[in-house]
Amino acid sequence: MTYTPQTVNAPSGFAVPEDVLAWVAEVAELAQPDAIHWCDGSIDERERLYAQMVEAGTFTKLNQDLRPGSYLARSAPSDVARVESRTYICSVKEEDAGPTNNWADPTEMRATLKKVFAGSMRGRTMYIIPFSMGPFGGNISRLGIEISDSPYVVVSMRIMTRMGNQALQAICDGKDWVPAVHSVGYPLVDADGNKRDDLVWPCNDEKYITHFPETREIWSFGSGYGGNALLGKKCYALRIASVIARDEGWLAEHMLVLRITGPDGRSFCLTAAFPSACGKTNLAMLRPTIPGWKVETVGDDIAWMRPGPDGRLYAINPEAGFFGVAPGTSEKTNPTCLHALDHDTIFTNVALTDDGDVWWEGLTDEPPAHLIDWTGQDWTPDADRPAAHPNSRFTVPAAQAESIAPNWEDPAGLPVDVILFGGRRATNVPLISESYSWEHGVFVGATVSSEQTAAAEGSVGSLRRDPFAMLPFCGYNMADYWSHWLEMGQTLGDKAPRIFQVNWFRKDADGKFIWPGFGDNSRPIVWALQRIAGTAKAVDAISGRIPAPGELDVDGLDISDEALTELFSLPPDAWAAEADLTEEYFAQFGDKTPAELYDQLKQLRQRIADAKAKA
Ligand code: OXD
Ligand code: MN
Repeated sequence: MTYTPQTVNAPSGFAVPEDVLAWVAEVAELAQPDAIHWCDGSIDERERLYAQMVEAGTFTKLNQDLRPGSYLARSAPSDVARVESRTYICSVKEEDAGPTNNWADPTEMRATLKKVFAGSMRGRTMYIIPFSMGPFGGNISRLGIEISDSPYVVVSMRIMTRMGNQALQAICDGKDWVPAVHSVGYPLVDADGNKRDDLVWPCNDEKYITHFPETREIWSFGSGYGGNALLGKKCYALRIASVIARDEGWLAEHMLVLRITGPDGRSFCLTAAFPSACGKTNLAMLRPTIPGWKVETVGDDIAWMRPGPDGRLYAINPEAGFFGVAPGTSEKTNPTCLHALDHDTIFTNVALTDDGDVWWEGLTDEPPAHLIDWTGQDWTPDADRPAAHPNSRFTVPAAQAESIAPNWEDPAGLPVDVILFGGRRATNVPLISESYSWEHGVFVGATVSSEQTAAAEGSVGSLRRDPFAMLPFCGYNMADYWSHWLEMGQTLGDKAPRIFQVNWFRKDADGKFIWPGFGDNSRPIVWALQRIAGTAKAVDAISGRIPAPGELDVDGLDISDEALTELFSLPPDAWAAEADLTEEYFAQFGDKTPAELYDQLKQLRQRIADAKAKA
């Protein structure tokens, strides 16, 4: 098949710009699809694709009385998570990717991509998916077009972004857009015209998730799953957007956004960075246990933040849906989220019950007596494997959460009062600690570490540095990113949000969590807000300012004084050991590590020495 800008089936009624048509034609010429479909984002289109995927066996329609509008997909067992080892930043200079990213030479990677994409869509439809990251209007949201050969990607992008005609119209009106090309890499016809049957979850063992920061392009091959394939999310909204944000003076962050209102009616906007699968969705939908406080959700994963006309930092959620980890979501841990999943949800890799509903570990105390597990096999509670994959997911429109903030789609965003950095740490890091300054906050963000989770491949439980929770998501040199944060502090001056570090995951000597978490996480957060309001006291400590005795509201909480002390214990020797590791860590970045961070390290060592002297 030969494709030209005139034969790419562009929709009538749109003056599609020449550069868009030329790009679509070029990708079609390369990938050789049988047909091209421009997605309009309509319900009709969605229903057609759902029916087509049910017919193909990719989707199982769930019991429509129990889960109306909802479907289950099972991926290939080799395609269940983001593949960081196959994720590349293809900047012209290697040092611009930095030591924490996989770098590939852009010319070489283009040659590789040309090879793997050649004919990769034979026998398939190529979907053109125009989308907006963020609500239409304002100066924070941005546009993109994903080309994909996966109908699963189309229907997921319809939930996760504002997808379809309105985005295409904005592109026709001349707004900037980011090109993103995706193929599952399983053509149905080979170069000689031989056909093969499709798979329920087509993918390829060879995977490339590639980003070209200078030309702001994304090319992804071989996976149909999550952040590898829904290119608006990690690839655009974090890796490419972090580069755009550096160049334009704003921030693209792996942060939830929420609004929290106290009994006196004063509202605060909070953003929070946590490594993947550390409970961001739970925090975004928190039900505070302190009476009179209310949380409203703006976003659960990504924040784009830009200084507004008044000099404050304004945040939007660039996404329109939640792609959350299902296991562990329950009536106890996150009832708001669970209720959002009552209808119109795509589940991937969870278990199927005998009555056509879904189940995952943690949903109920007792598992059902029989299930079909995420691999499609019979499962009973005595099986020695989980029924749902640990990284199984739900894809659900954000508006379905009853906690959604009424102004969550305000394109101007919400002015941010407080930024939290969190990790999953069994030791050392206290429940909450306030940074001494913006620079100290950047140091805290830069040195955050966490025990590894299942959201990416790798060994679960080992400790890894995850600066700003951006380790796998920063599209440029991490040390340059720290410099950018320091510069943002200069720009924002005294209008900058205050920065706190939190750790819900501290364990006692028996390995049990000390802090109850969930709704009670509102307690340290309320202390932070009271610090901002000037009504709570703190004492200086090694990690930062921690609540003065009696200042953390633990009313009604069954927690002993010893446990509380343990939550804030900061053993100087352990902190000294961490400081040494931090120095080694910074050394990896050579002279790119900003001097301000070495200065913060010096101040930390001084505080450790003072604490030792006092002891
Ligand atoms: C996610 C992740 O899917 O961080 O949000 O891995
Ligand atoms: Mn995430």
